[in-house]
Amino acid sequence: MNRTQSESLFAEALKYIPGGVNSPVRAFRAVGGNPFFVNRAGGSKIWDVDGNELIDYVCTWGPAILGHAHPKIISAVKTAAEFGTSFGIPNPLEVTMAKMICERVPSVKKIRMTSSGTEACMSAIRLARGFTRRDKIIKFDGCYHGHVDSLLVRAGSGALTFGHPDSAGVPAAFTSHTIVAPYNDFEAIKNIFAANKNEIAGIIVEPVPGNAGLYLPQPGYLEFLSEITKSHGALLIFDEVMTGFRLARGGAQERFGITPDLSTFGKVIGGGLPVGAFGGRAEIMDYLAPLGPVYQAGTLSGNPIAMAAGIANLDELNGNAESGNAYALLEERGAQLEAGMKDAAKSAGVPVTFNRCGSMFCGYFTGVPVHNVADAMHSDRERFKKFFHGMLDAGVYLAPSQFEAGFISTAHTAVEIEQTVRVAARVLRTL
Ligand code: KE4
Repeated sequence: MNRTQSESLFAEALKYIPGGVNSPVRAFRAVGGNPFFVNRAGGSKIWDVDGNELIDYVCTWGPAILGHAHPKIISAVKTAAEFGTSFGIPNPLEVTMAKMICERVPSVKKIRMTSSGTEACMSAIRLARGFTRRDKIIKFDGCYHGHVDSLLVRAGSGALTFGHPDSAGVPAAFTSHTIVAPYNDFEAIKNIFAANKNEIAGIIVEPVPGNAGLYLPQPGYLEFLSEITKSHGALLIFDEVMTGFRLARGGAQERFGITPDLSTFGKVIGGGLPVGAFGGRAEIMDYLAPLGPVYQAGTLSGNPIAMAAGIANLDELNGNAESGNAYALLEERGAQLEAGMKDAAKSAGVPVTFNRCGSMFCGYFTGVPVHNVADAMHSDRERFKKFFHGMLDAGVYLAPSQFEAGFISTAHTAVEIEQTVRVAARVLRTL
């Protein structure tokens, strides 16, 4: 595949941008080779600057749930832009977005917008500490909640791939109140609460962890986390930046029937523009400035263009006569990909554990079940690298790391999924 334009752009980028990228996972360090550059996307496809067409299973890490450049989103952004790009003054679209989120997620009675998922998670932690007047937070190894200092501890996503889970530049004091537990482990959480009586402000968890690949909560685990936080006066924070409005219209909490105290969001609610949000019970949210003592702010929070894009995304996900039920379609396409990939791996005689929840998935190159990050680490990363590049050269773009989730959009057709599976079957036989 000709990538001469990408190569020269990357050489140029390296002169001005650390590692040539504005986010580490894009650097292909986990799979080798140099990243390609994209200047056009539409539906399930992306085109690199050399004109190569790829079926995209990253979907800009989740936001493009309707596919790229959806006409409803493009027109909403164009219309909003005509009236100005930012006001720094309340605008009507912020109220529309807030109402849409509260209507879709019953546990969220009030919501505050931010400009990234990191900001949303950082703010939710601060709020939980301010509300409970406690300092300690439990997170799970392999879960990633953005690059906020206190949570960059045994984090997932790029931090995991880079092999130094604790980031440089984070003083030990900043993580001394962060307790890391293994996901899906009941006893560990019980022991942590017993050893830290009345000191735990909350648990922050990706209800379906998607930053060490993808694995699912064991039956009853999320209910257990809800019960144990309640019984200890701590808060349960669902980080739904990735799962929100994707795993169901009301996110993972709707899919699994859990009511967290706080939730964080991002990605889908921005329709591809920079957005995050955190919300929950009104008595907790009202601790936020200007009402309460917990300070939180953002110049571009509730930006009108980002709101317009997110509102269009959420609105279209509501489905209509033309588009049908988006979630049923995402489920159908996800099941088709899962069945095809499992068959392809079996017929190639390559051990693959393929985990999926709705339209999020991960194929681990291991024969063992994967229920947490320790299991995920058994994956054969050399095999993954070869598979990744084999698929890329055949026109299919997967997440450039074994420790990332893949995403399907409503724009991915059954024919494209079938084509993907056929290519995978061929590449798997070369491993
Ligand atoms: P952002 O600050 O990147 O908008 O969101 C941070 C975040 C928080 N919580 C969860 C569950 C997330 O998945 C993320 C970000 N996801 C990664 C993908 N693994 C973003 C990709 C990147 O870092 O470039």
